[in-house]
Amino acid sequence: MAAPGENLRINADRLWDSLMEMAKIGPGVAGGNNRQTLTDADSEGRKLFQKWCEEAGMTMGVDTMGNMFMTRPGTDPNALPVYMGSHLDTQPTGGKYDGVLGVLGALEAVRSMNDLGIKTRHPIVIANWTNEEGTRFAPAMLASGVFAGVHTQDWAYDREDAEGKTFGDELKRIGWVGDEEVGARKDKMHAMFELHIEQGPILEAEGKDIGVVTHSQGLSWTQVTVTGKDSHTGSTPMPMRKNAGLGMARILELVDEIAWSHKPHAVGAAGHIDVYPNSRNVIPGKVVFTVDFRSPDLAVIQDMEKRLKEGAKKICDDMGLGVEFEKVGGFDPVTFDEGCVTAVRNAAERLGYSHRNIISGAGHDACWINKVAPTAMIMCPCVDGLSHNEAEEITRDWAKAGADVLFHAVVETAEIVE
Ligand code: HGY
Ligand code: MN
Ligand code: MN
Repeated sequence: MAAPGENLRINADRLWDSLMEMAKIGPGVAGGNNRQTLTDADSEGRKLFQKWCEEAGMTMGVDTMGNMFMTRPGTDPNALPVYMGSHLDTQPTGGKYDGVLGVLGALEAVRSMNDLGIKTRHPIVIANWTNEEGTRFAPAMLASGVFAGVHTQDWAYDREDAEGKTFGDELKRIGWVGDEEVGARKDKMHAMFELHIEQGPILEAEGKDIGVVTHSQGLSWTQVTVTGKDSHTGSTPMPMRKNAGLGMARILELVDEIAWSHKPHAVGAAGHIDVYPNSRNVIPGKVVFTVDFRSPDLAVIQDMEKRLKEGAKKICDDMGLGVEFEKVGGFDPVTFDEGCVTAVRNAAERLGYSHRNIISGAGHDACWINKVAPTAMIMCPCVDGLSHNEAEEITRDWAKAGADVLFHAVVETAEIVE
């Protein structure tokens, strides 16, 4: 298929300005962002994105999970659209680029198509997937998961945040329940490409501009509840204590040991921990925490889950503590579409960007969309591989390289019409 000339590039300054403008919405406390899903800040960011897309001549569709779809018409209305997309929601101490680069990089690709008068046979659609982060409402990639048929909408609507608010109520409250049935589009997608920062150290360390993402590692989230007995930290003799906090500490040591036992690729930790009653002079009677295991190998993930349960049960039995497990998220390792991956690699080659194949360490909406449409990802480096931290940083050149490759891969796949 005809590809854009290697001299056709996006407008890097315009992309950077849009990234900085979006970063003003839901600011963090240390230069990053706290634009969590279904908050007023999320809604404000959505409206700004909608405004920019409509200024670029696109029309908006929204589904019942709040997923936004901005369409640029193709010359053949019967041709299935080529999608680009990622997410605008952030972690509570998130960076300015995680997810946002993929959404605004897609907008920049469309703006550049407009500037260059490029017509494509297939329509182009930019998606903003609701609640990719899964930090306020678990699991991660919730709305793309419902779209792909992995979760039901009812189950998703009932997910609760730490204050007991439900996803469904909050989506209604911010006014972003769309009229499209979620997933109605899933059998009518020609392809999807997601641009994302690497969120790891490999590309920067190797001096590569572009990661050609061939696979994504799989993920497992197990929520563990350890129960002991609240009692006075001063007057309760040590032998009488039922210390749920100590039980958790020993289980977290076990999590670390299990991950290291599958080095170099497996990882494990707990990022979410709730201690009850969380009072300075009360021995914790209950602790609830989520163990996040990941690996490119499904058998390794299954082994880690099994050893967690067996080991945590033994720790708690020995300490006279109760323990319960609930699987609250997960997906198997992903192999992206060969054809789309090749389009990404060819685009990087054509544009003269250094590149290497890479396995995504983080989960992305593309991991679910890959179940229903040919999908691939493009990665750019980030400084020190740091992400999910307000200090997350990229260079303008890295943003430009990623958006250039996205622009070329999408225009080629959508077939330029002379
Ligand atoms: O958890 C993840 O990998 C993604 O950042 N939601
Ligand atoms: Mn992300
Ligand atoms: Mn993230």
